[in-house]
Amino acid sequence: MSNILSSDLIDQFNKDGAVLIQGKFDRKWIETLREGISKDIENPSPRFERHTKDDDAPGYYEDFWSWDLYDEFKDFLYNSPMAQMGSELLDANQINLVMDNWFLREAGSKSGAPFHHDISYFDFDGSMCVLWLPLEPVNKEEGIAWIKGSHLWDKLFIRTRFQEGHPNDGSAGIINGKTYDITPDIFQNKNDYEFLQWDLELGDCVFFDIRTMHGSLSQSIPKNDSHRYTLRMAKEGSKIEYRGNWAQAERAIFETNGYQNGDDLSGKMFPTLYQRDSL
Ligand SMILES: O=C(O)CCC(=O)C(=O)O
Ligand SMILES: [Fe+2]
Repeated sequence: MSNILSSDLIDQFNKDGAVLIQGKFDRKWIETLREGISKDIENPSPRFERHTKDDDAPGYYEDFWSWDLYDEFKDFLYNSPMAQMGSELLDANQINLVMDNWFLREAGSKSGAPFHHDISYFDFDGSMCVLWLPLEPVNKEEGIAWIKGSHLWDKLFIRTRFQEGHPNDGSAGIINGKTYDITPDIFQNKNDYEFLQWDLELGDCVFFDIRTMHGSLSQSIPKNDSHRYTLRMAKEGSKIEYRGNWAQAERAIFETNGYQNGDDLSGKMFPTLYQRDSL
């Protein structure tokens, strides 16, 4: 099968930790995902959350691990170009699902994503990347900002919750031999970082390394509802590796599904989405 991505884009992903990829998802995929999300909102998984405290205010919502609830999500996972793009970026022979989710930031919502890297949220270790695909055009101000090169900091931060106020989960320290730090205050020190931010048209996406720091940088309030479908995927060799107690809720979900520490990210919860031709 021929490649989707140029070697320049792959180099940029490796160097910067996040890359804008334009025009690879046609209208059909955008509509399929919108349909999946509207079904999920009507009938969400038990993991659905509203991150905005005031019940009357426009909200910031998410659901995750809901890919097997709706055919639209399954169709996207197995039949869109997403997994092949992940395999080209990670130079992977095989791509497995790590976690799907979607976010909805309603027009007027004052809440958004804290600065974080996705690696902290899971008991997983390996080479992984994230797809961020907005389902409406979104400008720099209302989207997400990535800190250039932060995937190479060689740091692990304790996780920050998405609930308004963005509390930390746990405190800094050494856990299972790894050092966890509190996320630095990015807002107070904006000048110390170089941010990657893009205006995205329909069909554009951002792929980023699971270690890259990102969040809502601008305080600007969105004028329109903004849905984004996001998906984490892993290269072969990725494993379950227990982290701090903050990941317990997610751990309980995969333990219920028969997984334990050290297992490969494969099988029922982490299906194979793509295999590279051996020739
Ligand atoms: O789109 C958002 O609001 C949050 C995105 C995010 O943190 C992610 O996709 O990992
Ligand atoms: Fe994230």
